[in-house]
Amino acid sequence: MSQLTLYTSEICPYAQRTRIVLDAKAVEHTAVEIDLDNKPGWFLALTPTQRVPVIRQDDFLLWESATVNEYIDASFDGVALRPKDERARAVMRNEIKHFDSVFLATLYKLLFEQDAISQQVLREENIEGLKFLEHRLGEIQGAGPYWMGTTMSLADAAMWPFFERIKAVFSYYRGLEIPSECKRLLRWFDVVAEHPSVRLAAHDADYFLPLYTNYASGAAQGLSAQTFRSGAAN
Ligand SMILES: N[C@@H](CCC(=O)N[C@@H](CS)C(=O)NCC(=O)O)C(=O)O
Repeated sequence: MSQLTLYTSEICPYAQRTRIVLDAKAVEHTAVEIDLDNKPGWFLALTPTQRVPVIRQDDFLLWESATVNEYIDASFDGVALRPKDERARAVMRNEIKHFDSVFLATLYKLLFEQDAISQQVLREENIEGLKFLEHRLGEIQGAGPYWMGTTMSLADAAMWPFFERIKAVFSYYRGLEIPSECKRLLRWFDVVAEHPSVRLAAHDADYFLPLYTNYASGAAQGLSAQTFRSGAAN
């Protein structure tokens, strides 16, 4: 089998999930950076979603970060990032599904919203969304500190990149902060931030802020921008 190729974009939190997983499992691969503002024709032909991340192994192509990461974890040696227990594994899948389809849709709607009163409504909805995640952590993680308990999992890799942006981008442009009462969430963010594979893929606010001006001003016109602006999940 030939080496895995990852089609990625440095700014993309979904591709960041896969970069974290590949590094955590020490999977040798080639990373190909895709310019999302000017996607090459050959990339558009690879995937019907026209989004990163995509992986290729010989003639096998796969997209959708949650599926890609499950495939990588199942197919490569190294640290296991899915719980062994089938029930816990199913719960982890649901956590990521809720995060992707409900939490992120509300989060990005706030970033695209230009009206101050609507922003306030969405900020409050997002605070409720964060409190719900805190509640889920209380149900699931036991003593933690990771989402699924004592060890890092695909749930941590899936969610942390977006919390990195809440801290850097959403707080700056939309005044969204993780409530201080969300103690599990705050501790989780700090612990996962120290994981070597997470650190390797992380960036600071100086990197993010200029790259998100188009989202915050509502000017961005890419596929993801159109999807998030409509209030849907990407
Ligand atoms: N559901 C997809 C979402 C991937 C996604 O939205 N990627 C964005 C970059 S962060 C993208 O490639 N967007 C293409 C565009 O905006 O034209 C996944 O989980 O992989």
